Amino acid sequence: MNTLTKQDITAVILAGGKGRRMQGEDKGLVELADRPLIEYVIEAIKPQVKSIIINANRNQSLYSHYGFPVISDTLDNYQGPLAGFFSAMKETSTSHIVTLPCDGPLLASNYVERLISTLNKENAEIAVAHDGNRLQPVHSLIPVSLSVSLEGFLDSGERKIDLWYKQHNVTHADFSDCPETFRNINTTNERDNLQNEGLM
Ligand SMILES: Nc1nc2c(ncn2[C@@H]2O[C@H](COP(=O)(O)OP(=O)(O)O)[C@@H](O)[C@H]2O)c(=O)[nH]1
Ligand SMILES: [Mg+2]
Repeated sequence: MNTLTKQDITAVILAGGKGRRMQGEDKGLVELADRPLIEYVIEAIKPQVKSIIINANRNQSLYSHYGFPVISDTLDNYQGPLAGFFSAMKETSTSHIVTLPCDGPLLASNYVERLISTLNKENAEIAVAHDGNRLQPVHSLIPVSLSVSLEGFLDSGERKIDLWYKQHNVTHADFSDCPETFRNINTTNERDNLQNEGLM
C-alpha cells in the first residue's frame, strides 16, 4: 500500500528547453511583470515538496542563485523533457519526483497533493495530470526507481514522453477544476497577454 507524503517528493523544475518559440530565450529567466518566470514557479512549488532541483542547460550560474541544485541534461543537444527527467532522477535523494515546467506561473497550491492522493488511491506507478481535455505529460509524479526503465528507453533512441508512459501503469490526476495550472508561456505574446490580464 502506497502512503506517499510530500517528504517523499523532489520537484524537478524543467528549464532545459531551447525557447524555440521565444527567439531562443532561456524561458525560465524571461520576465513576467518584472520577475523571471522561474521565481513564480519556485514560490508555488516550494511549500509542496521536500526538495527542488532545477533542470537547466544554459545560464546555470544564474539559476544557482535560487539556492537549489542545478542539473543539466546528460544528453546533449536539447533532446526533450525526458532527458531532463532522467538527469534529475539520477541526482534525487527522495523516492519520487514531481515534474513541472518553468513556464507555468499559475500552478495550483494543491498540485503535488493531488498527484500524491491520486497515486495513493490508485494502484499505479505514475500519476500524470489531466486538465479535463487532455493529458499534461510534463506534469507528473514518478518513482525514481523508474530511472532504469527511462535510461533503457532513452538508450534505445526513443524521446517521446507518451511512449514511455505507455510502458508503465499510469493513472490520471484530475485537474479539470484548475486548468490555469497548465497555462504556460511559449511566446512573447502569451507573456504579454498574461500580464495584460492582470493575473500577475
Ligand atoms: N531538460 C530539458 N527540458 C526541455 C527540453 N525541451 C523542452 N524542455 C522543457 O519541457 C517543458 C515544455 O517545453 P515547451 O517548449 O514549453 O513546450 P510546450 O509543452 O509546448 O509548452 C519546458 O519546461 C521546457 O523547459 C530539453 O531538451 N531538455
Ligand atoms: Mg511551454
